[in-house]
Amino acid sequence: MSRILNIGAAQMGPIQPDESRASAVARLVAMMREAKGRGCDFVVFTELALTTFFPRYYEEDRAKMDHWFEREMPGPETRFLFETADELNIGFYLGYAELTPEGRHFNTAILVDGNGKITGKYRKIHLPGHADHDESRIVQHLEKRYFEPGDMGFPVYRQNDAIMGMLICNDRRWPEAYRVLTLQGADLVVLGYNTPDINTTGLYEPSYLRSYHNHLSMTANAYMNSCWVVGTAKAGVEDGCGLIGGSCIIQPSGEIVTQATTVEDELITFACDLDMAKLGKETIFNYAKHRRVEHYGRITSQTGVEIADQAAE
Ligand code: CDV
Repeated sequence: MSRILNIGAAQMGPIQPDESRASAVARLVAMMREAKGRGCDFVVFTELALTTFFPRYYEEDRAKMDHWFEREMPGPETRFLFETADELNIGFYLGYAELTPEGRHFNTAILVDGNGKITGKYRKIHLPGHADHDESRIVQHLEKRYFEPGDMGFPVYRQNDAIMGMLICNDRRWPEAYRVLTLQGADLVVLGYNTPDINTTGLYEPSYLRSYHNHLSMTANAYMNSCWVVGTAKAGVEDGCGLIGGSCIIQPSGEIVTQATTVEDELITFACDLDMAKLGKETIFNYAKHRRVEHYGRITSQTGVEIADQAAE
């Protein structure tokens, strides 16, 4: 027996600052229809899939940035996406900027089922960048200014026969994010990302490393946590700023099984056998059998560990 889930990763080309929500949603819907035509049951869209990557813009008055955020989901401009999911019986992951009724701001992703109903939510925990204008930077990266860190932990959801966890962009570089999801049994981790093709701090980093580390962090964590990983990019040049592509689907062996070849709207698909996660989960990465937390030492600060034996003295 195998559990096959046909998944699409719907990479998005650039969204320019003046592109409307309606236009972005129409692009997502077009890729959703293509996904259905290619036999997909589930499609993974990117981080902040409805707007340009606005954390690159500094605004003194934060309230003036609220127009980039969604106050309701679905709302008048996004409802079409949910209706199409229902019509086609296809689930999806969608990243967007969330403004809650209490006035809180999050970088959020939702899980939607084939009836167009929201079944899960995740709020990005690892927010990169800075909170104040930084003159030394080539491009600002103000996620810490415009978003609060997520307050939901790393939940998993049962959907499409998978135990699914969501991450958002920078989270994919943090091993503990995958570990917390897979400790709860996740066999599929889905995520979207907006990754500049240069190091925007101005420090030198060869641009090929941006793409290498993108794949390294996802392939290594797929293997070390024995799960499928689907990573979907926003790609291309947005308002003069380049974003890497490289959207891909990775099997639990850590191998990329399909990968985008453009920096435009591009759908890649794969028939993922979720049961492939069993090999690692039941053998080398059987956490219950082999993970030895009691020997890891006690963490005493962000930077140091105290070995348990010494602590006991
Ligand atoms: N949107 C992101 O979280 N981007 C980061 C950049 C800043 C490195 C990333 O990890 O791709």
